[in-house]
Amino acid sequence: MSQTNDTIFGKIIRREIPARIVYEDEHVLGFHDVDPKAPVHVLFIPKKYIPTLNDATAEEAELLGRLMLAAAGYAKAQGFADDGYRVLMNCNTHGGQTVFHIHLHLLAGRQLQWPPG
Ligand code: DGP
Repeated sequence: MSQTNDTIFGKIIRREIPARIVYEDEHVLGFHDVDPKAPVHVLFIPKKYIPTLNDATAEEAELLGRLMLAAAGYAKAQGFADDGYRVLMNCNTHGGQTVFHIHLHLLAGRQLQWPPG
């Protein structure tokens, strides 16, 4: 993806708008969701612009794994990994995606319902 990332998350990556950042490395940024659906709701995003999971290629396989490992590492560091948590990624309309820069939701802090609806 070479086009400019004009999404709200692109602006967060570039520090054009504020976010409550909890994790950062060379490839990944983690920050609190502005509209939390659970006591813990953090989003992990790649710094590389990928609009939807449909746009990811094999070249990005490691990067996608990094999102998962960043979420698990955060859960362990925050002490709720043993109680448990959920990670999920929405894709396009039926998945409920509203921001078109892929993001892994990390939800925790209460018993989560399944199926999510
Ligand atoms: P999704 O529906 O999967 O595309 O999730 C997008 C999430 O992004 C949603 O839970 C709300 C969150 N969100 C939207 N705008 C902002 C923002 O400006 N800052 C932060 N921190 N989160 C945002």
